Amino acid sequence: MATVYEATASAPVNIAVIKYWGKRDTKLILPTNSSLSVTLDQDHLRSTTTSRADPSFTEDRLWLNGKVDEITPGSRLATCIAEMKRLRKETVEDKDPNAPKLSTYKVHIASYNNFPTAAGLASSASGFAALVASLAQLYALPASPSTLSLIARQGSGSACRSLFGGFVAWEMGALPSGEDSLAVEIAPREHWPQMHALICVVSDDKKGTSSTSGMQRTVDTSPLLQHRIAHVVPQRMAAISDAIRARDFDTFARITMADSNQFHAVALDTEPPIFYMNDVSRAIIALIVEYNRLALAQGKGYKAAYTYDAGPNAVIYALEENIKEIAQLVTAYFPQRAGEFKDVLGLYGDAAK
Ligand code: 2P0
Repeated sequence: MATVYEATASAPVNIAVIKYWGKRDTKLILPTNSSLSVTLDQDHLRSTTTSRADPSFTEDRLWLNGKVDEITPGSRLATCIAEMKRLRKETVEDKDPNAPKLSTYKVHIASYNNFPTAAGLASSASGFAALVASLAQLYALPASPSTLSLIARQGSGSACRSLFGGFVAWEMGALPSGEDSLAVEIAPREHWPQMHALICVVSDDKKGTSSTSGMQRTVDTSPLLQHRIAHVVPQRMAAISDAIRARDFDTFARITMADSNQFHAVALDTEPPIFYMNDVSRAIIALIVEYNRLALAQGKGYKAAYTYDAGPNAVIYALEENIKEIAQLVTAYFPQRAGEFKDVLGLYGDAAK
């Protein structure tokens, strides 16, 4: 019987605390600034991908949640598959003449997200990370997660950070080739298990401006982005990395909220302006600011940190001891959405209970 070449791997969603917004190279997906995220390393928020290589296959094919997804020549998907085949050839087949020539076989890939799109979470990060992880396993590549992140990055920028759990930086790099634009682990999840994340689904409408086109418009038109790139992000990357290593929630929260604010400020500074937050998003900010103000007045330091991506949904980072109180508070003010506030770094489910 012929050998079956098949592998399955999964990758989680991540939420940035220092935001990636802007590319200096749109083809290689090289960013204008470094970024840092927390991986929501939970069974409930993952993409799982199975890939199979077979000499009888006549073309590379992909199924997304059971539906055929075209692999357009020259697309990001085609690039990732081609790069993985190249890595197989160079690191395995060229070194071992007995290794099966899997890089010459076509692949069939099936990918599933176990979270609904309505959760308001981008699936491109976990999706491309799982694709790359699955092909790496199929091809038995001797590659580190950082090396694989170079390829996931070319699928979707934020995907490179989903190859690690815990606290992850995407270093922007300096080389035009992109060889040094990769993800590195700042600390594993176990370093700070008290860190939780509460997702507040404010709206499950599809966003008006895609990240890819929105960030390019910002690069082309926003003077504030230039200030952010040169004078803000480098300092914040260093300071928040130190805060994570020291488990200093107060500093972590301060920087996380400031960076979310500045990301939305550069969106507003874009021509024409981009609005991702809505009235409910802003009301949640006001609630968290007031909650923190009371905590600070009692000498306790910050207890919660909001962050918003390219949409209206809030993610609130908080330590485990405060997460229930925060979930109850948000639920009390926004009862119509109560079922959709999930503690996604702790127990997935109704966090207010
Ligand atoms: C981030 N976002 O750091 C930022 C914050 C959205 C706001 O990464 O064009 O979908 O595929 O590289 O990765 C969204 O950008 O864009 C994003 P592409 P991507 O998580």
